[in-house]
Amino acid sequence: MKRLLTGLKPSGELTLGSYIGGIKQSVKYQDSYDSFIFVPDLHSITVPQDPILLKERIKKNVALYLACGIDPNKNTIYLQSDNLYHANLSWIFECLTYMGEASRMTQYKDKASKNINVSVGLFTYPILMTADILLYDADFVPVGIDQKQHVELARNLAERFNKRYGKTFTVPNPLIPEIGAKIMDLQNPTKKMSKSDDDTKGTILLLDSEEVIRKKIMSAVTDSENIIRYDVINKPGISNLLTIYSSLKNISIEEAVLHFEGMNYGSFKHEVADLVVEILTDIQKKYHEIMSSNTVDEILDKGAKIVNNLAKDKYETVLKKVGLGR
Ligand code: ATP
Ligand code: LTN
Repeated sequence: MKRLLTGLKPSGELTLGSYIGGIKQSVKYQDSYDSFIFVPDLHSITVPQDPILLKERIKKNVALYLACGIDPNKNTIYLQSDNLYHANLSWIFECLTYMGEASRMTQYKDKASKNINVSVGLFTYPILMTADILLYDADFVPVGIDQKQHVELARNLAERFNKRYGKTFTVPNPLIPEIGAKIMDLQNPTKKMSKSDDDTKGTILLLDSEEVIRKKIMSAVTDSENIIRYDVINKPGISNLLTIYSSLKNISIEEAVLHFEGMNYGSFKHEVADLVVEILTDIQKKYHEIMSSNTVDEILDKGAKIVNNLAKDKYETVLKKVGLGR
């Protein structure tokens, strides 16, 4: 069975974008693949984090995975820092990565241009991501479009290692959703909906209340044409709402456009809000039940054992191939 692996950083509250671009795909494929989903906590400290909040978010992330439909019987669920091999393997890949290729990562360039004190970790984190993926020989990595370049780096490094030391790693493929690969900010629909934004007016958090969700969708930026059609360049706001609706309804954009034909923007937004509220209310109900039980700890304990065993074998193979150790 082919293996699928993904992770969502606990660096902020998960958003509707994280759900559509990341979690929803893993849920969709969990019956067809040997599925791994983890919390990449080491990735989140590439920018400063409040230690207390970070610990809370780690637990919240796992509870949200489950509440969104990740089945613990079909997935290996674990915390990155519970397995020391991720960081160890990352070092080996750092020594295989060229400065030029690491410098080409657009997400780094983007984030670095907006911050004054940029950590070396922010620069090297795609390499840690490579280790996360290759350590378990993942075949497929469900991600939003912003992460595609990082999965491509993982592909290149797997191929480079295999060429230099002999076949060792599976070369992974990104799995990008056909609809919803980049959910946009509701207030600025030419920019990605992001959980690390200070201003959350344009970001729907998975744990937002019904009232807040409705308010954010009803005040989403649109245009003055008052015709519901899909046109990302000229109508980014309406196109984004259509994308959200289609993805959550599991229908094509064309079907959504047909469904809303002739409707005014107010009624359209209202219907999109109803759907988002319906889905998120259900997720939130499950989330609160999970948070008030020991489920998260039990699942992470079980996951840690499984992945440490797998990673130990892989890492020892790598050491031998590279000529490290005694
Ligand atoms: P940030 O928004 O803080 O930059 P991130 O999106 O880079 O965070 P994660 O939350 O770890 O980080 O991303 C989890 C997954 O969700 C990734 O696969 C990412 O591509 C996807 N994702 C995040 N935001 C969106 C979005 N707005 N649209 C589609 N996919 C998204
Ligand atoms: N870098 C990703 C999160 C992430 C990830 C991974 C996703 C870390 N390791 C491995 C898929 C596979 C992000 O910033 N969203």
